[in-house]
Amino acid sequence: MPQKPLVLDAPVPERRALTTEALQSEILEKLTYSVGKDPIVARPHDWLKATILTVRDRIIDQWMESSRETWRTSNKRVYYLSLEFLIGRLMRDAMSNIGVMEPVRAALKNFNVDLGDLINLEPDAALGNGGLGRLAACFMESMATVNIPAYGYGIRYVHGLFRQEMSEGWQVELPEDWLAHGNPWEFERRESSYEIGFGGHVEPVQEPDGTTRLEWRPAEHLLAVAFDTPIVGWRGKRVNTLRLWSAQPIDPILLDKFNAGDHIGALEESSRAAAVTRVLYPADSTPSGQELRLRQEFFFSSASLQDIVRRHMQAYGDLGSLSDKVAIQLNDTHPAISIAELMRILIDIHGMAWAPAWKLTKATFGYTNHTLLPEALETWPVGLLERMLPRQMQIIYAINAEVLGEARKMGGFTDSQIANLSLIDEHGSRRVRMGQLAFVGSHSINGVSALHSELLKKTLFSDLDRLYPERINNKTNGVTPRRWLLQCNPGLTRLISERIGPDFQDDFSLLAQLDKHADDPTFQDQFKAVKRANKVALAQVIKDRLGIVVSPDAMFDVQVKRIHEYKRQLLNVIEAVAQYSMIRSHPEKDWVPRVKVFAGKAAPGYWNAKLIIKLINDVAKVVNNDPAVRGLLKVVFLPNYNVSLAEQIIPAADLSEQISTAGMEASGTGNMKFMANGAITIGTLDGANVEMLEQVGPDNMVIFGLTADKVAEKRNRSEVPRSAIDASPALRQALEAISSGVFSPDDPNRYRDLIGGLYDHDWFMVARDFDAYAAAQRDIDELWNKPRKWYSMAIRNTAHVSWFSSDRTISQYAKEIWGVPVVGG
Ligand code: 26W
Repeated sequence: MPQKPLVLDAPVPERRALTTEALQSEILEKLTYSVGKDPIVARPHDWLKATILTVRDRIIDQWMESSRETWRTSNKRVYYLSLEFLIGRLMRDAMSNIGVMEPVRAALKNFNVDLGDLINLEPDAALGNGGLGRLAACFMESMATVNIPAYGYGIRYVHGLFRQEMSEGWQVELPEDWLAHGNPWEFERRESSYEIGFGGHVEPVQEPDGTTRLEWRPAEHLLAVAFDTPIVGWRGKRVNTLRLWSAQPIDPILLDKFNAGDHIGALEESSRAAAVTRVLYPADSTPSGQELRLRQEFFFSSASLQDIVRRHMQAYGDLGSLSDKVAIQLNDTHPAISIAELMRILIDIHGMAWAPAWKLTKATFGYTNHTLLPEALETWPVGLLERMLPRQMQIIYAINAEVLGEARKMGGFTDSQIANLSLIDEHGSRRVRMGQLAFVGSHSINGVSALHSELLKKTLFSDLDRLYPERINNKTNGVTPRRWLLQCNPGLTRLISERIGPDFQDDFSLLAQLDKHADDPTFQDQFKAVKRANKVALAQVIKDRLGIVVSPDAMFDVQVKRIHEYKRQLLNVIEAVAQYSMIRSHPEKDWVPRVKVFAGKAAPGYWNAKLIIKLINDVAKVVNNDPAVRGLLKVVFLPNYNVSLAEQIIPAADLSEQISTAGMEASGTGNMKFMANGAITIGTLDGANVEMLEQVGPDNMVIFGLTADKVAEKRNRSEVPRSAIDASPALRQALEAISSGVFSPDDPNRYRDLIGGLYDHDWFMVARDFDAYAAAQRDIDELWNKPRKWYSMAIRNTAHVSWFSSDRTISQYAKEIWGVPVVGG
């Protein structure tokens, strides 16, 4: 029986109107009564807050409606657990999705306030590192759009990903402060607070019926307080909740200390508690292995599970139906400790037996893997887990015993294969492997592109795949076409609407109709004009931020993403150096003018990545200032890449660089955003590039380089890169120039080791893919010289992007993993 009867027909306030007049008077009212400012003295931030509050009210109307509908229908709910949500700005997204952009613009204009200025004032919520975090944000918007009752659960970091500044071409990290002006989108829910334990011991407790139950007695407790942000889907049909947890000390403990006169101790306690959610770990590969990180993971996992179980009990009064009504998706292994925590809740708190609890757990969880990089796979020292989470560690041992027992029963596993299956890594000091835990505790394990999912089966999880066949499946990533086309590229949206009608905004498969206009010169000219306008805008950004003047008539060749050796920004910049020397030595030739745009952050402790940023800036300084280049090549590094900057860069790109070492980029999602905005991709057969090639066809994409199989082969044979370098004079010259200090006269040895690595092992195949890459770039030049061809290709990229909508991805998760219905599905 439900604990509390729910009154589902209680009255609701009248819905807020969407007209300019209504919006105008309400913005004024919010400014006056919620912000407390007279319009004659109001500052831009005050107007921003008043506008957000006004827009938010319209979303709340639908929020209430959506949540009542879920209670009424008792449909299955989806919970997306992610340590990262890279949301970016919300105001334009929200206004656009509920269709009030123009009336709000008009309303503000009457106060002499420019909506565009306010949009740019909103802080960019960077609660994520890169692809995985941005995917979670796209998924939230798509789940609302396809009408799935879903909750995102994460951490309300006080400081998101660091702000990147440049100091003489080096990356400098500064703290990010997105909450400095408050956050008008969120609602603090003090009533939804949970105690989170750490440390202590496990005690057997005698039940009245004579049985023994184990009880965890933590040594320390924190409070997890919920902050809710409404996430509105397209056309405002559904609004879901993003619930982010904030850590606080538990009041009674503090009070005791305070009353005992230990004021300093109380304050220390308070800031120690809050430390758990103070900052996002700024690494997108190497796990830090720090205790605080594990505390973050358990903190948000435990809070989320307690919340899920409480809501389920409130609705159904019994946990036996949990997996019928709840689907929990683990975004990578960061929340994998949830599996042990749910088992603890079911068994120790709700008295369930092991077998049904384990069955229920597996039926409830799904796990998405986002990387094969060995250094990115999370493991935790057994000793640390035993100390911090003693009961969960016992459960992990018991799960492991069960799994190893099943493997022995099935038979045919060698000792080393058994060691591979085990949740405990016994090589060296013993560690718990979170990937194995997430796998065995889930009924579905998915990769994020077809190639990546195949590689999961063949490599990382080959033995688990044999023990538990059919669990691994593929869900190729997608991106929300609202943010990444409609909102960031209004010019293109208008043009497409004029050509094929506006219905594509509700059904992106209609974009395919553009295919038949791809060769129409008039349409091509219009497409080109839109692109050019976007390039003019980006050129202005480049001028404002860097003082570098670039021509909007040059090809904008763009690589923006986290800086990592496997993503091969180094390959790109070495090719730029080679091209630079060609331009100098053959001034008579008809070179295609290019602007090479780079942006991206390096993990603070990742030396080579930081050095690559410095190299790009060193090369830029030389190339951009060499009169012999006559402006034919410009190199630009835009600092502080984030969602908002991406929204400005991507619509202005002609060429999209997706050049990772094959087999290493799980999917990539930037590739899809560029495709939507009519850029042509130069790329390797890696991640989702493989499927882009299928969708758009080989005539509309430029593929080069070693395949994943070939990369593996070369690595297995420990083949040396020497011959590739010897065979390529262009490469050799470029490498010699860089390593001898041509671009770093102040420190000629700066790049010696970086380049030395290419001669030595070339793990990322930079040297061995160089010639193929350079040749592909010359093919690109030729295409650029045939504008009719170029724009027909560009248009076809936009035409065939619909499969990469995250609506498609989410619909597949819903049908094939979660078992929930979707709109239009
Ligand atoms: C702290 C350790 C850590 C943190 C984050 C290890 C690994 C990660 C992520 C898995 C890194 C990440 O963002 N992966 C990216 O996920 C995207 C969404 O699926 C893919 O498109 C990218 O290819 C993948 O690199």
